[in-house]
Parts: sequence; structure tokens; C-alpha cells
Amino acid sequence: MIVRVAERPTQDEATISFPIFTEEGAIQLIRISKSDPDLDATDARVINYKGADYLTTLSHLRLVCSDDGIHFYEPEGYPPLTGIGRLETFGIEDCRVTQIGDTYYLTFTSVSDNGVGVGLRTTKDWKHFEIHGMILPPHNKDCALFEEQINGRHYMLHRPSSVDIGGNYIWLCSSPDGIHWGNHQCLVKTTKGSWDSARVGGGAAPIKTDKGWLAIYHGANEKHQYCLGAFLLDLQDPSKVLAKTIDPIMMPLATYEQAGFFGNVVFTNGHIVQPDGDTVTVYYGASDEVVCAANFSINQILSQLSYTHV
Ligand code: MAN
Repeated sequence: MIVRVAERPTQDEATISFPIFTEEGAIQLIRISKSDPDLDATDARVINYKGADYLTTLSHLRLVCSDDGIHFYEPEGYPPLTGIGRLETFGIEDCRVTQIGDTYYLTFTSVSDNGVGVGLRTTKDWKHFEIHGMILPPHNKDCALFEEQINGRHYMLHRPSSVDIGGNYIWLCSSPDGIHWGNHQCLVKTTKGSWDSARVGGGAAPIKTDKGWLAIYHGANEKHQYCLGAFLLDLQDPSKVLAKTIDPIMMPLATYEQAGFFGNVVFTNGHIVQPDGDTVTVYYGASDEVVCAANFSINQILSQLSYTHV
């Protein structure tokens, strides 16, 4: 499993401090007095200082291993993945991993003062990585590649954000070669007055079932409560949304899901389908603080989908 590790120095009463990378890869510490009138620190995750946005933590990615999917350890000799260059000075986050053949495709959020976009690195051995740069420019995140081609084309989910008309919606695009992406289509939008009224974004690669591609996604409301839902895409033409959950399949209920660095959040980037073909272990971040796992039945999720509310 690849986890996002978000770091900052131990905080004191009077100041906010956080690291960023310079373009050359050195760590620079920024310290701002909490009483500074130019500081807006209403969100635990992101602040505005003198008109510029910063993240309050610097994230990198780490490989952890497990024999049973529950007890994880950090293997030796595998380098952590950190932000590189001018498009990743505020770090890299929220990686989805897709295996195609013997290659792992890592799509993740690249953050800098230039904006938030989607980066791609590939590896065969988790020790050597090919850096493909930013494949979707700002503002975009929550990108997951499908694990197989459909009629000769690669597909991926992504989540651009439109500032004026539109919103934070889940999109699909396709590619003949896995490098050049186009034919963007909007799949799933936010629903007014619902648990996913403010933003939606895809989780890990959709799961192939005999009913269609099952995607597990996150949605948040105006109060920043993040829950999980699901939708189903046509097997032959994944731009067709066949069905969608109305109510969430998971919401923050446990204490560690309701309180933490940024409380009331369950948010997933990864899962594994167990050998029985029905159980899916969903790995998720709770309150932007801990990583958890929960088992779902694929058939149970499918039975909760509405074919009329799409
Ligand atoms: C949002 C949250 C943060 C994340 C930034 C940049 O504010 O998802 O956790 O660091 O976006 O991606």
C-alpha cells in the first residue's frame, strides 16, 4: 500500500509553521505569527497569507507492506516518494495505484503555488521510478486509471474543478496510448441538499463486475463532511453512468472518523477485491489522520444502486 504522510513541525501557541520544498529540493520552513492580520487560517489544511495560499502540511508518499492486508510494516530499501521540481513544492498526495501488466501506474496530486494537478510516475519494482510529469493541469485531482483497456483504449477518472460555471465533478477521459488523453466527459455531479452537495471525486480504479464498472467515490457537503458512495459504468462504454447510490455507503461514525486533524472525513484511494470475488477491502483515511480498512460486499453495494437517479 502507498500512504500519504503529511508532515509539519510540532506547533506552538503563537505561530503556524510548515515546510515547503524549494524547486531545488531543499526544505524551507515558513513561520507565521497567528496574530498576523495578513493570515487567514480558518481551514486546518490550507491557509492564506498575504493573498497567497499555502498548505499547513507537506505530504509525501510511502510504501508499506503486509501479508494479511491488516498489519503493515515499512520494508527496508524502498525510497519514500517526495515532491520534485517546481510543480510539487507543496508536496504530493492521495496516490491511486493501478497495475497494468508488470507496471504500476501512480497517479497522485501534485501541489505547488502554481496550482493542484495530477502527476504520474510508473515503476516495476518500487525502487526505480519513471517520472512522467503533470498529466492533468490545475485544478485537477482524484485521478485513477482503469486496470484494463476497453475496446483498445485506456480510461481514467479525474476531478477537475470549475471555478465559475460548473463545480467539483467526476470526469472520464480516454487515451489510445496511455500518454495522450482526450475525449473528456462529465460523469457524476454534486447533488444539491445531499451528502455530496459540495464536491465529489473518484477513489481507486473502478472494479470490473458483470453488471458494469463499479466505482467507489467520495462526496462532501458544505460542512466538509466526507462520505463514500458508489456508481456503476457501462462495461463497454464507461462514459455511460448506469446507476448510482443515493445514500452514502459509508459515513464518518467512529470517533477517529469524526475527530482528528480534519474531522468528519472518510476518504478512499485504494481497495483490494478478496479472492471470494465479493468482498472488497476498502482502505480509507479517517479525519486526515489515520489509515483504516473496512470490508464491503460488492453485491450489497450493487443492490443499493439506483438506476433511476442518474
Ligand atoms: C484540500 C485538501 C488537503 C490538500 C489540498 C491540496 O485542501 O484535500 O488535504 O492538501 O486540498 O490538494
